[in-house]
Amino acid sequence: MKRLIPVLRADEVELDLIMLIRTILAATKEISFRVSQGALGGVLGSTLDENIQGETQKKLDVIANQLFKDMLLNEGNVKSFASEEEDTVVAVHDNGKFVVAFDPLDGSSNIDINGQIGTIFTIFPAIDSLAADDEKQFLRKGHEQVAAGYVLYGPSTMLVLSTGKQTRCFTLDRTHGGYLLTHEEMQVPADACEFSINMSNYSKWPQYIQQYIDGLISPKGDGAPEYNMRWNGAMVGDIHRILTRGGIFLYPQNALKQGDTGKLRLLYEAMPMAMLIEGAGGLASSGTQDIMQTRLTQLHQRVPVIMGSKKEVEACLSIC
Ligand code: P6P
Repeated sequence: MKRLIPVLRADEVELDLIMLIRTILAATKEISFRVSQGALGGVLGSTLDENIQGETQKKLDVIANQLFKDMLLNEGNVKSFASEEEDTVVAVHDNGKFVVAFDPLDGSSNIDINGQIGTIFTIFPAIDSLAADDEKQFLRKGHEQVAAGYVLYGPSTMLVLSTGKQTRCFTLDRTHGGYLLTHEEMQVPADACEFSINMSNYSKWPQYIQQYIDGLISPKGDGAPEYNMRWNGAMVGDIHRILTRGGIFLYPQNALKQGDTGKLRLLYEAMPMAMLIEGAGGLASSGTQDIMQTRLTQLHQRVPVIMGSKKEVEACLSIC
């Protein structure tokens, strides 16, 4: 029987932050249930709407986003929140201590094929001198995050969380509805022979990425290990595999399009994942800068992503 410990202990993390994280987790438990219902819950398929990203919203996208909004609007410690599904920042309490950014359902194109999907969230200290609805509350560097996590809705529902020290993993026990600690300290193996990239974009990658991937898939002689490829279509699933057994995840920019900075969102995906990966001994880069040292300049800013096993990320960056 896994130890039933509070997801966070008061001697480790300030109580207000613990309470906020618990509120976020309450939303994820409801999302986990709705996801598990699938067609029985009438939550499959798409709506007729598009989000700020120009992506068609799935019914579950809307449900998950509304669940988060309802929960956070009643959370006393929140000054404002930003959702990947919403155009602007939502003000909550002027004297709230934290601001929250979240992608309520990442990888939602996997919903209708019963694939892995997840929720990603990050928390920053609020800036008292700024208004609650001021976007500058979120124009921060990755290292300013006080907590980051994701919940992976897979065969089991798993929470991976960091509050600045180690990266821990919890599994949702549906019998009593709590997250139980199942991995005290996740460690990304320093090197691993598995890479994660959408190969269909090969012709659009920067040359150094093409060169790096060519090197991985070229036939190996003298007993050198062959590489394997996995692409989940949902960052949460790919990053969870890398945290579990190592590897490298890449989503490069489209080098054929002037000014393109890739598909993934810096605030809602790259920053929280960078905190979790680096908390587990891995590396997370945009190709030109550590993601934890990168400052957000626009709420829905996109960024190229290279993250995972330290040696693999360093090998890739050594070519660029
Ligand atoms: P593609 C999901 O839409 C997402 O933002 C990430 O979770 C995922 O890694 C990526 O996009 C998948 O992108 O171009 O392969 O569909």
